[in-house]
Amino acid sequence: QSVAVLGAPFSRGQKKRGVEHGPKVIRDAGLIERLSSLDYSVHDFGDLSFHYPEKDEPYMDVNFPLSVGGANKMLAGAVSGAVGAGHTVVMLGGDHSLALGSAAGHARQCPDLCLIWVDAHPDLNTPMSSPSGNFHGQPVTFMLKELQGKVPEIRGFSWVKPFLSSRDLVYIGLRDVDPGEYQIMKALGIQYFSMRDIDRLGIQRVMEVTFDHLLARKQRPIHLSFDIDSFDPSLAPATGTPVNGGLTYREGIYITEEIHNTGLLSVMDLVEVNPVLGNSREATEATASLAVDVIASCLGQTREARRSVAPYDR
Ligand code: DIR
Ligand code: MN
Ligand code: MN
Ligand code: MN
Repeated sequence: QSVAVLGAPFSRGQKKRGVEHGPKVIRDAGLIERLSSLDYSVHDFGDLSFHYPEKDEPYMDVNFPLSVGGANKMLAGAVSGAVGAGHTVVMLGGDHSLALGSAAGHARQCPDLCLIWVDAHPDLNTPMSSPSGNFHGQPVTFMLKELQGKVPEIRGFSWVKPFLSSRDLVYIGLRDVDPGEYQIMKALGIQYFSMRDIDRLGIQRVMEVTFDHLLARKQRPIHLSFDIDSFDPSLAPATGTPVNGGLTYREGIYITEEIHNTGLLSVMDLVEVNPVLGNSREATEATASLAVDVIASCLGQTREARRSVAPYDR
């Protein structure tokens, strides 16, 4: 069992500086040691180094189109290579625009993947509907086959080919959905669980229906894209767009435990940890430490018992 850790220090998918330091603070919170203690051979691929064009004017509601397109292209190649080499991949962002490259690279190796998107936001705006011009609110739009032809061609994005059907996507944790996003969710019949749905059904039922929806017909690789802002801001304050009323610690960890238990997790993204936005060092460290808990839980850390390296046979 081998895990590849890949840092993507990128922040041009939104306007707040600092999220590019996400990979460093998540590593500093002890990620590699925790994964090693779970008995994986951990391959830390370090951080990608992105280069930016001098001039990168907005295109419609997409800021920094060449930077975003180029960084995601590079990330797609790295993720594809790591999956092809047999690793389970942990991608550390960076902002959520990076999910486009991560999932696209994953799909090159695993064309039948399904996508679980844990987030306060569906990140399903188009370059026409975006209220902010931030690409981190748009990556899912560029993945969906059903939206091919509905998104304009953008400089820097010629490498992007939609690879996902809307029935192969489930959202969990939504509570801040823009009108254009909601219109697409409804038009395509995307399966989603808002925080209200979690209140009504409970997280156990939500995960049951999620796996029924994605895995009942056949077992397939899972791509998990986990935005730390899915958690309540009291738990994850150091993030760019916090929204009240988010996941509890126990709901978040139940989601990741259940995903681990499928045995199908192939690539995960952990994004939007921004150490500059914590109001104190403690707030930042708590957010980074939560990110480590989420990743470790996805990879088999349980609340039932800690694993020991060689139980009883010493
Ligand atoms: C908003 C915020 N829907 C936008 N999106 C965020 O800018 O499109 N996604 N924060 O994580
Ligand atoms: Mn997001
Ligand atoms: Mn979000
Ligand atoms: Mn296991």
